[in-house]
Amino acid sequence: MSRLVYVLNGPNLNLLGKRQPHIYGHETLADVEQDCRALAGELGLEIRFHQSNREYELIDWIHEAREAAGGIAINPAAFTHTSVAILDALNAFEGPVIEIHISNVHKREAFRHHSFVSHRADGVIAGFGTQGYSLALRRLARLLDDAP
Ligand code: CA2
Repeated sequence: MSRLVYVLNGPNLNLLGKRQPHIYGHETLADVEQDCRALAGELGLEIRFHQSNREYELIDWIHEAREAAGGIAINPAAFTHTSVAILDALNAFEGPVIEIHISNVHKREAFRHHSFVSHRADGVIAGFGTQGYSLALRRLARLLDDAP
């Protein structure tokens, strides 16, 4: 199984660390990417780290991952709650998928309680702040280690 992992980030996550730190913390997405790259090195993973505000770009990266990657960690952001298209793309991916939310979506508005992506995700991390990305990579590394 490939040890390449796609780390995908949905709309507005480019603003991480720049607005609403009481909800999303002070780390920027560049900080998160740096942390992911450092940890990936320790875990023997290669990562492709992307963010987009456009649904189709996330879908195209999921399709790309089908060809090359062993796993996907995805924070679909608001598309979590709206996108059957992202769910369909993930359903066409064979490896493990971990869904990440920086905030605890279940403590927030009711519309954030439902996730289309959770219908496919092998694990969901919510409310651990940006540390959730490291937890997702550790879980993917374990699942890829154990894969036949
Ligand atoms: O908690 C999460 O990670 C979310 O996926 C973040 C999404 C939200 O729609 C989900 O319900 C939960 C929002 C991402 C927007 O990120 C921002 C970061 C800083 C400032 C403004 C937006």
